Amino acid sequence: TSDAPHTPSGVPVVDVTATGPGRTPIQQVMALMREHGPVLVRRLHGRETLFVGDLDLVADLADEKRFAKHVGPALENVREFAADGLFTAYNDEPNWARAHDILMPAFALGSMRTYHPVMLEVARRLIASWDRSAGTGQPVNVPDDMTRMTLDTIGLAGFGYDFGSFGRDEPHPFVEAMVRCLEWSMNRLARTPGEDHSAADAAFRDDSAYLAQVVDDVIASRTGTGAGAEGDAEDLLGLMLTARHPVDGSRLDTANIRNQVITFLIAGHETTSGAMSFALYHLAKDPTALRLVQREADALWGDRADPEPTYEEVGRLTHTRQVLNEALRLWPTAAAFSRHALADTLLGGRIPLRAGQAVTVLAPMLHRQPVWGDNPELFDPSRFTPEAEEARSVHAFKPFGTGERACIGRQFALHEATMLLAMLAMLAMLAMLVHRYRLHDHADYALQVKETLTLKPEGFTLTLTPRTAAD
Ligand code: MNH
Repeated sequence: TSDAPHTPSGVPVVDVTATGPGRTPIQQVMALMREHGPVLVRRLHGRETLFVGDLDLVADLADEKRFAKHVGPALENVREFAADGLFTAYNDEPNWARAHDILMPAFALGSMRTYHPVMLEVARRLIASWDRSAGTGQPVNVPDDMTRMTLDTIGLAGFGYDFGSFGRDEPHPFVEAMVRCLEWSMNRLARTPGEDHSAADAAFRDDSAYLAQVVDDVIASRTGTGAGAEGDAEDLLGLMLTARHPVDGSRLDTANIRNQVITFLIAGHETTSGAMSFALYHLAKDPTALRLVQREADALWGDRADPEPTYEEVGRLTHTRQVLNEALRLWPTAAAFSRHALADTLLGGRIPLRAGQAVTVLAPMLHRQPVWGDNPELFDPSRFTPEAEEARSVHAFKPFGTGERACIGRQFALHEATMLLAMLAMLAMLAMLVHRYRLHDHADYALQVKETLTLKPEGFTLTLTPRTAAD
């Protein structure tokens, strides 16, 4: 079915050197997989990357005895500004296990109760801002506002630092510098050997120095107040500054704390804001799904003008949660993650890999495989009912990666709790929004997915009018 050349193991090789990966490399590989099937090698300037989306191969890659997280070229670039932070640390770097073990308590389910009031406060900032837009009829830029909300939330909940994003017309300069750093990391992958990129590299160094400086301010505003860090070891920064490793009693050093703060400020908001934006995109396009979420919110908060979701209520928003999962299925905002073979092996019993050889999982294509039925492009939150989930392989859905290097999870229970940090924020806020507004897709928005290592629906705007009794 494919006229691409094949490697001896039968995997098609597609050379994209002529066009380059462009500004949307994830969507390029998605298109290649639609043409050549869910396993292929992309060749770029002689460098080869093996991409997979096949369920049996992803299930095999989840075997922690034979595979581990791979810090590939993209993460090597991110390491230039996040160094040995959790996300970009090598598996065997001592600071990975140290930080992981020290920070896990902050991601246990019980900790979400602590963050709940802050998440609610930031949700109110967003709602106040959208109320003003609903009053004037001005469109709101959804991804920009979701980024304001998630940045303020991780800043306040993790570090007691207020970015005050809703008081600014433009994104906080930290966000702009961070997005440029992520773009640099992505674009650097596409460079033609021999070209001069010294200007881009110098701009990158300025941006990454600025990120470090903001983070030093965040840390100083905690340690310099005289209030004493010991008193508030509750949040991430408090833990990092005071907590000792549960077994060996070691602490995080200053340089590593800075890398962790940069990591959490990025990992803690960028992907979540994209996920919220895609969920709102689908709700704006799908009246039936919107109706279900609205009913659920209305059932909890009736006609109260200012719903006050409690921590427990957020756990009961099952339709809202299904909508989020379904948005993450179609547009997993951290779309690719990589694994390497720990020893020579046969991937899925059919693709020979040498020790150290890397494989990149393309989640958006995994999430469109036949296991999802014959209409995988259809947005259908009922794919995430408990019965449907029960009937499906756990490896069919990987928006948060896999194994001990998954989104801050080690084993199943902890992994699950970790998910909730991102989820609870999104659940509460989404449910409050659809309770209050009618969403007008005033521009008949055509989805355009922007890539900055993560995915966002670019230029997605809505106008809002208050819901009336008739809605
Ligand atoms: Mn998160 C790892 C996706 C929200 C902090 N995250 C990962 C990985 C994926 C991922 C995929 C694994 C990457 C890899 O294997 O190379 N994360 C997401 C998505 C969302 C998300 C799709 C929201 C939706 N992540 C969050 C939030 C935080 C966070 C919120 C913090 C508050 N994530 C991390 C950290 C890691 C990670 C830290 C690295 C964990 C480790 O390797 O120990």
